Amino acid sequence: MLHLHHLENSRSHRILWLLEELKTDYKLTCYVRNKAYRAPDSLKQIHPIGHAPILEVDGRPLIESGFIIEYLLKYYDPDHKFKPADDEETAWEDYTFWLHFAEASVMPPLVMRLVFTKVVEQSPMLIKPVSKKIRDQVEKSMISSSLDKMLKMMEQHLEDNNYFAGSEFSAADIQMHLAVLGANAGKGLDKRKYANLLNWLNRCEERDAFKRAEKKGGRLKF
Ligand SMILES: N[C@@H](CCC(=O)N[C@@H](CS)C(=O)NCC(=O)O)C(=O)O
Repeated sequence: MLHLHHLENSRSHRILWLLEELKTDYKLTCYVRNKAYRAPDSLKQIHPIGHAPILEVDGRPLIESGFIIEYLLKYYDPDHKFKPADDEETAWEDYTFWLHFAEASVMPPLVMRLVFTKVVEQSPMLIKPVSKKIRDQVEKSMISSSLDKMLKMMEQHLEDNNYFAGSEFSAADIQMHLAVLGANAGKGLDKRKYANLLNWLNRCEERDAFKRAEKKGGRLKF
């Protein structure tokens, strides 16, 4: 029995989306973020880390979106519809690389940007100009510079490939989606510079399983 603990507007949307792609039975419990935009304490009763996603498999709580994706594909995707087989070397390498790249390289600067946005929002009026200045410095020196290089690399990859693992949609696209959505938040990515990425984002969001996941788990925004 699969039981997904889903936090609104979070990485657990990836698992909800994959479960919908797999068309498998599962139970869903949705959680609302608290005022500080954190997960509610009730998630800690499922797993002490208290972060989403948590997928309970026969009562055993699994965490870490990349691991949960790999777990689900191992047991619920025998025909390799969402992950290239080990002998499809190039596609397998691309799949594995982008699956890790999303969480290990792209998400950290995006989370840093989100944290600084919240710090500015929550600063008392008097110190807002100071917190804005710090945010702008961090944005310039640590966030945009590294994100721009990564976005360029993604854009180039999608120039030659429809999806991150090659010609076919895979769970690497599910893992990358939130990262690209995050990079496209706010002012949005430059349409001329990042046409491939933005077209790919649309193709992902047009999938029936993506739409069903949003219907069940709430609209995803960064
Ligand atoms: N690397 C983990 C990150 C998990 C994570 O940080 N989840 C966020 C939601 S996107 C969370 O639960 N945050 C709640 C909190 O910090 O209170 C994964 O990919 O599953």
